[in-house]
Amino acid sequence: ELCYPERLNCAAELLRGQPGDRPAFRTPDGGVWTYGELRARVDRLAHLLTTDLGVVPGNRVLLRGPTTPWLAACWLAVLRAGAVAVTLLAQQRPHELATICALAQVRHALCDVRSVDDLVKAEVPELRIAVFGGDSRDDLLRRPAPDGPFDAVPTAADDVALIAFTSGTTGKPKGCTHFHRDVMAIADTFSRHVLEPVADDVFAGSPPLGFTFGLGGLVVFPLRAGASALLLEQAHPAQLLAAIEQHRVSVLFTAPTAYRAMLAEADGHDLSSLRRCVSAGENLPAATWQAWHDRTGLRIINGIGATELLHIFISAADDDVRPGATGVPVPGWQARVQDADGVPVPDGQPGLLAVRGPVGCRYLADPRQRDYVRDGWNVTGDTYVRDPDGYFRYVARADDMIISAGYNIAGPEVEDALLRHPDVVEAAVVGRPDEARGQVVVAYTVLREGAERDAEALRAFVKEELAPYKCPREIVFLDALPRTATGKLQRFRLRTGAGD
Ligand code: 3SK
Repeated sequence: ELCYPERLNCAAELLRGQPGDRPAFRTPDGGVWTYGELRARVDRLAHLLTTDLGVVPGNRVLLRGPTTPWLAACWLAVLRAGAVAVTLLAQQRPHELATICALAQVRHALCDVRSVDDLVKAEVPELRIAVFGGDSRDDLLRRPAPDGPFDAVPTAADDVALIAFTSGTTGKPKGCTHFHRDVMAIADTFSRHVLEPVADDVFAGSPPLGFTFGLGGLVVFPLRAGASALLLEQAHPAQLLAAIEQHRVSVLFTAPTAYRAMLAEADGHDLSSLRRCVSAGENLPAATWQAWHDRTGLRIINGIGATELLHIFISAADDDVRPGATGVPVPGWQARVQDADGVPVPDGQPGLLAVRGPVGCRYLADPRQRDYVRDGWNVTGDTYVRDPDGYFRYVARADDMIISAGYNIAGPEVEDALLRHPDVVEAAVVGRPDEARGQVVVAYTVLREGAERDAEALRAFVKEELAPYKCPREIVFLDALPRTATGKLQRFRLRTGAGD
C-alpha cells in the first residue's frame, strides 16, 4: 500500500537527499549534470518562472523541445513552482499545438529554440513563450534570477502535476491529468518492484519526455533511485546502440520496432552493460523477444502502459518473463478480463482488459471518460486473455479484432507469424470490409533492404505457421508503416487504405 503525505511536491521529492556530486543527467558528448547542479538549475528556473514570467501555482505551462537535461530541468521547475506541466512532442504541428493549448488552457510555454517556430505559428491567444537553448540575450537561461534555493510550493498530493496527451492512434488526442502522488506511484510500483534500480544504473532510451513512457523511464525512475539518465536528443537505433556501448547504459527503454531495428545493426556492438530492457508502446511479438534474447541473453520486460494511467501496470521480470505474454499486474495494481457489460469472463477466454491501482484515468473535460472508467475499473481498450495461473496475454486492441467469415482473428498473432520470416522487418495486419466475409485479413509489411517482394511466398510461409483462415488474403509492401509521433502504429490509417 502506497502512502504519501497530504502535502507532496513530487519535484521536491525527486531531488531530495541524493549526494550533490552524484551524476543525475548525462549527455552524449560526455557532459554530466550532478544532482547538486541539477538542484541549483531547477531552483534558478523556478525563480525565473515565478518572478520573470509571472507563473503562479496551478498555471498550465507547456514544455516543448528535444530530450535534453534543460527540458527535464524545466519540467522539474514547473512542478516545483506548483504549476502544471503540459509536455508535448517536438513533432506536433501548429494546428495540433493550438488544439492542445486550447484544451489545456495553456498561458505560458517554455520552449527549446529549435522547436519554437511551429509554436509561434500556432498563434495561441495570450500565450507567453520563453525560449531556452539559444544565443539571444532574451534567452530564458541568460536572464538574471534571484540567487539561492527556491522553496518548493507545498502542493497537495492530489494537486494536478502534469497533463499528458494521448498520441492519437485514433486521431483524436485526449488530455490526461495526473497528480503529484501519481508521479511518485509509478516509481514506487513498476520501477521499484520490476526494475529494482540501483544508484549506479544508467538509464537511456528513445521515448521523448512528452510521452509518459519516456518521462517515467528517463526522469522519474532514475531520479527516484538516485541513479542517472543519459538524455539523447536523437535516439534512432544506431544512436541507441552506440550510446549503450559508450555510456555503459544498464536500463533501456524503447519500443518493439526499435528492438527489431537494433537487432539488424547490433553486430560488433558491446551491449554487455545492459541489465534491464523494457519494451512498451505496443505489444512485443514473441519473435522479437526471442531474437533479442538470442543476441544478448537478456529477457526483455514487455510492459503494457497507458498515458491515461501514466506508466506500466502489467509486466514481468527476470525468470517470470514469458515470451508472448505481458505478465502479471505490477505490485499495487489489479487486473481482470471482462465482457462489454463489465462482467469478468472465465480464464482462457478473451475479453476487455480492466485495471485499477494507484493511478487512474482523469481526462480533461472529455466525454470519453465514461467509456474508459467503468465501475472504478479503467478499461484500456485492449483485448486480453488471463491464463489460469494469472498471466495476462495480449490478443489485440479491442477495435483491432478482425472478424472474417465468422472467425475471430487477432491481427498481432498474424503479425507475429509474419515477423518470423527472415525478410520481414515490420508487419501490421488489419481487417478490410468485404461483402462476402464481413472482413478479410490484409497484411502490410516492410521487408529488409534488397528482399524480393513475393506476396505468394509470404502467404505460403504464414500458412505453415497458422490455421489457413488467419492467412492474409492480400499482402501489401510498404517502405514504412504509418506511426504516431510516439511510434505507435496507426492501424486506422491502414484500415481506411491511407497507408497504401
Ligand atoms: O502508451 C503506452 O503504451 C505507454 C506505455 C508505457 C508507459 C507509458 C505509456 C503511455
